[in-house]
Amino acid sequence: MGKSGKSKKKKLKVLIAASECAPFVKVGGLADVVGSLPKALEKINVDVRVVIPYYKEVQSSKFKVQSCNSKFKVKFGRAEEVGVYESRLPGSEVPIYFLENQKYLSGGGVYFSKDAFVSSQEEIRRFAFFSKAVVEFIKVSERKPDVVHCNDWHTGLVPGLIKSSKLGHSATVFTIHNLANQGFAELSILKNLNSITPESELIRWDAEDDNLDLMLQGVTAADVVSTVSPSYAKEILTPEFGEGLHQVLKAREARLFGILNGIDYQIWNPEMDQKIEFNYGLKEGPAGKVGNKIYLQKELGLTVNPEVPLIGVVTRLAEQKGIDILLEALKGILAFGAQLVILGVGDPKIEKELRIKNEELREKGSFKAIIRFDEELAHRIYAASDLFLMPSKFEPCGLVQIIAMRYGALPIVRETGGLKDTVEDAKTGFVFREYSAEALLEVVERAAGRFGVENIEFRQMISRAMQADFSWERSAGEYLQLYQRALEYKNLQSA
Ligand code: NHF
Repeated sequence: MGKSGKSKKKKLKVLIAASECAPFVKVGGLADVVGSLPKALEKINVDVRVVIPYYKEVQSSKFKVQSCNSKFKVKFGRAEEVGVYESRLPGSEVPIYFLENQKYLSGGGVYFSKDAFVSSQEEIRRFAFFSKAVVEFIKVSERKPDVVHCNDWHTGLVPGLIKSSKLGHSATVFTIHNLANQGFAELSILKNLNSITPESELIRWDAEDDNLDLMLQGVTAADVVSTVSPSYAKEILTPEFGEGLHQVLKAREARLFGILNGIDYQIWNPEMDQKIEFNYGLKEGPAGKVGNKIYLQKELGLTVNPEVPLIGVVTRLAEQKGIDILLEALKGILAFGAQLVILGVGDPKIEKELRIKNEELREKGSFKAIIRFDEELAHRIYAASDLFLMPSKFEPCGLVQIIAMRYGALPIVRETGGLKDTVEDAKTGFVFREYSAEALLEVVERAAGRFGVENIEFRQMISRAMQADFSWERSAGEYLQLYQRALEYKNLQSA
């Protein structure tokens, strides 16, 4: 880490390690969190920095990424050289470091696996290497973080590696963004980690079933563990949501916390958003959205009619997101006279089914699936939609329902995880409980029945949703407390 200001002595020094960070590289919601939480922490006087791999995808010139003229070695089987690059999170002074190594970090895409929940060994090697590189990076840095904040299985080895190295200085926090993807490494990886030492009892224990679960490593080795909503923090203690780790998590319950994600209201602001056709705010309410709706209906070849409810879906196409019940309910939803737009990429099976639906329903002018990653179109969908559907089977936090609220598109969500913690039924959106196409149809019927730009109740709901505060400022203070807790626990242990 480079030298920084003079009067920063008392600031808590935090290093956030993750696999993604928006806007440099984004695959999912994790990138949004890692790209925006540090900015809110900076505002409350935390000296925070971020470290991610230097993927080929990072647009170096756009983001003015510069070499730090610093290199170090990582022993991963053979010794590998890692280069350090640096930029700032846009709109802030937060430094972000990129670790470069052609063999493990900087070739190919971000993730290698098609299935979002099963990672290939190549991908696992990449992030095991990254985890080691993060620890070596700290060792060679002048500035030692008080707290290292790790995120998901990609950085799951960091807490254990910190403990077994001489880095007694740093406490560790491990945040679970999605327990469904744990990163199971073949045991052959151990020879690259050089970590089977008396200190790594946890590794021996985990390896007994012939693999190393990198999520489990993070959960067990970190000083404190968190996840991205209070409800999900409770749910993962049960067999239904615990993905095989509920007992381990239960054992760590006293150190497990749920902190709700926020969104960056500088980016997600319909009054200023350059990516939408017609800007609007609370004052205009639903009337301000009509122009955007007509624009999107034309753009996507839907029947142009502001009088019908337009339902948006912006999602990763994965089983978790409830696409199966959505497809089952699709004809019924359209039969209510609604229009439905889905934007997303993911599971090739779901992509294929959506393409078939596009063909089948082409004539109707009420359905369109757009199968690609398109951030700009996503903004236009939030601005145009009256309702926003998120029927997830489980949802650690979910960000799009929060964005939808800000854009006055009332979310229709299942009562689970962060969806339950952010949407209030009949106040800021519509909530349903049972995971079934029938229950989904029922709630969509209820929501579509309320729709009407002139409908006073609908307008009130939109006004409440647009004013709901899920800013990072709210949650950053809780993270600061979490970091302080991690330090206390660490000091207790080393006392
Ligand atoms: O919001 C960022 C995101 C969550 O629910 C989301 C998920 C992945 O599944 O924390 O991570």
